[in-house]
Amino acid sequence: MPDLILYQYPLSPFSEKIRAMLGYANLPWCSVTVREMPPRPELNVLTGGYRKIPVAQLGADVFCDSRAIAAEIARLADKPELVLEDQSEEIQAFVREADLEIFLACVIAASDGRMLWRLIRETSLINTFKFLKDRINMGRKSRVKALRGADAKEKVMTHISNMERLLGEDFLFGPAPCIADFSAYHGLWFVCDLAGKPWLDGYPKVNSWMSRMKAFGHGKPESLSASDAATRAKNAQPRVLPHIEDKTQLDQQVTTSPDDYGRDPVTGTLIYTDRNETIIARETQEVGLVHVHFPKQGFRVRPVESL
Ligand SMILES: N[C@@H](CCC(=O)N[C@@H](CS)C(=O)NCC(=O)O)C(=O)O
Repeated sequence: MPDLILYQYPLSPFSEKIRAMLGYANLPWCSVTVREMPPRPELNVLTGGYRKIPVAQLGADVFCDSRAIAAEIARLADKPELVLEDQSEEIQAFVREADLEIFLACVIAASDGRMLWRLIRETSLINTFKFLKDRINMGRKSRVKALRGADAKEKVMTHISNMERLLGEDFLFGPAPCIADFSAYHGLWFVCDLAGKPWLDGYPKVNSWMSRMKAFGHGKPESLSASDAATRAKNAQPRVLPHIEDKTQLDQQVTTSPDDYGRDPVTGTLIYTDRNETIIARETQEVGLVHVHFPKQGFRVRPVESL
């Protein structure tokens, strides 16, 4: 079975971002399907409480946030165009907006009764109630100000028309895809595929681009149980850390959390930090020692002592 494990659920746009990247990179992967909302104890033993999806695992190394997962896919498949921090400032700014403000606008503008029915059909009525309660709570604790329905739709439509202008070639920033294409794709996948909105009508270039993105497929997924995935972590050693000159910050207890929404903190020992990445070590009986990787962008790291 493949080494790369993705914790994901079918209706999750950020999971779709990574599934599409895995298709583009033509990588085999194992899928652990998780619930649409916490509690997710099978994942918490690995991450220490990071609440967002997707998460990836390679042996005893765990990757939180689609940016850290994309960097891993880039490494495994030799696709440097998927490493956010190595792209131009223009591409990085595009990704930042697409993954946060545009994504939230897509979800707010396109969620309607039809989406709820879909959730009820695919899960259950009680699950749908719990889901709504969870997302309302998450919204209350968020640091990002959410737009209201009409403003959110206007933001999405402006974004689509900007993309139409940007698409001089097959992909947003040239003849081949880069991380920006995947960030722009998952929000529109939610709007068009999940919510069935006809909002790309009249935008032929975005329509054809969307078809090209979907044509990447999802790579080669095989299903894996959460307990088998935990056993893999337990039987593995985290990989060797990159060399670091300045070790002054290391070996202290820190917490890290996203700086936007879903800000549940993860606590552990800081064992690596550079311009792009933070790695925290955690040890539990269930999975042994794991190294949890977070991107620098979009996260705060604080010493436990300062809290
Ligand atoms: N910055 C994160 C965003 C991930 C995100 O917002 N994922 C959504 C699902 S698409 C989520 O976790 N929602 C709450 C949940 O599923 O519990 C990333 O790039 O991975």
